Amino acid sequence: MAFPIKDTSTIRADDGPVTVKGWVQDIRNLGGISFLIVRDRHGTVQVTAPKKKVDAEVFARLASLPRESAVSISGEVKPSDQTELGLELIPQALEVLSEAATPLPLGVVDKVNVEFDTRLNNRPMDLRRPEVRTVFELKSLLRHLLDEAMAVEGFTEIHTPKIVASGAEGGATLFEVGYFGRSSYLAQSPQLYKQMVMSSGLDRVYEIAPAFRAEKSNTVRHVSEFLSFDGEMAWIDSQRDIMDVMERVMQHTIAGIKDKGARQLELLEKEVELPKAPYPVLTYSQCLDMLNSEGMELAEGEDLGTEGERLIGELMSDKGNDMYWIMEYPAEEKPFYIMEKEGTPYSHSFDLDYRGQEISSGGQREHRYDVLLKRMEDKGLDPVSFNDYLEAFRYGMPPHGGWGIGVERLLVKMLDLGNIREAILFPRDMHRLAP
Ligand code: AMO
Repeated sequence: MAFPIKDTSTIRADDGPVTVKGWVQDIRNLGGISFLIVRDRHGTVQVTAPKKKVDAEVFARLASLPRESAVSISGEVKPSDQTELGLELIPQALEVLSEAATPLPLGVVDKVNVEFDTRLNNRPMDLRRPEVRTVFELKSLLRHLLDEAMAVEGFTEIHTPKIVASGAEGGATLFEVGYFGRSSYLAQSPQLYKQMVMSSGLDRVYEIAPAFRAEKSNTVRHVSEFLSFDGEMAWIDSQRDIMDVMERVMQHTIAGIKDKGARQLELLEKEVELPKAPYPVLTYSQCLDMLNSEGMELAEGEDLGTEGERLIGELMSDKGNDMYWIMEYPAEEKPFYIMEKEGTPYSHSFDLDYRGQEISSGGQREHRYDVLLKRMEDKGLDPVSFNDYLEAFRYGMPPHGGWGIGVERLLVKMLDLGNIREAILFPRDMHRLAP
């Protein structure tokens, strides 16, 4: 019988021979007896090899194994009051599945502080550490919870092209790629496509897919490739309709992480709080006043900035609000597809902030063809290069709006990870293209 180590609690000492497959995390040779700690994705088990009781060849091989070798060990389970599991394995047979080279590029259990770059350079070994790897189990759970929540809201999952002819989020962050002698770009977001679909009758759609940004900023929250969770819905009365859906989706997801991710959260020693709902709403102008009364000197129309966002986060947390909206940013700051708030310099936009950081932006879109064309021109864009997009607005485009959520930013805030790269298996940024 082979058992994953997580199931050791169900193994009794009289269960007969068992097989454990895993990595040799540690070996202690005390002459007459050797102790091995074998680890799989679930945990560790102690293999106790008394020289007198174990086959000589098996003993010699066990005692000389390099750490992190992949092995399969069969033997008898015995009760033990010396081990955490209350049992140990007395080996009878050993198969070395893959011997580890020495020295290891990175210690797996050593408590030595290693530079993050060294960890990323040796990512597969880095991921052998349970606390590093577990984040990705939670990311996978998060992904499923989003699907679940979107199904309840009646959304259809779509897949839009990632090789595109024009950018939607400004020229500065476009990655150009050759395309059969023409130039094309990696999609910065599914923005233009999810909007085009709004003219089709698929009136509630979402996509969870990579988005690419040639971000020249080297920060803990920017990467060149991230997972974007986008939603778009039609026939809305205002952006409030979108925000209501988002709130329910966020609450479902965070509650699900707390509940279904309890084992992983315990391993990470993290507690996730369910944000207080409904999320409070601040306007951009209110934020400006709040920040300026805290000693910042922001002019009307100016971006709140990382520091401003952080400070608002602190002020909101003091009132017990982890998640909150910031609405009505200046229209000038927002992309061409966002609807202006008529007669004001503001827009029908929102950001969703989570403890001092923007995790999402969105808003109501400009669905009126002529107004959209004018907004594009005002922003110095050439409508000709958006021809296919604009066509979808000419034959009856319903009022619509949506959002884009950075999945890793959401996870980083939920788990308080400190760097977005902790939530990406193989991160891409200005300086990193490998592994
Ligand atoms: P925006 O450009 O604000 O909006 O992006 C939406 C969300 O995506 C995440 N994000 C990033 N995460 C990591 N690294 C990056 N370089 C990065 N850039 C963005 C953030 C951000 O809030 N089309 C609109 C959304 C919409 O209106 O529907 C858009 O892309 O969490």
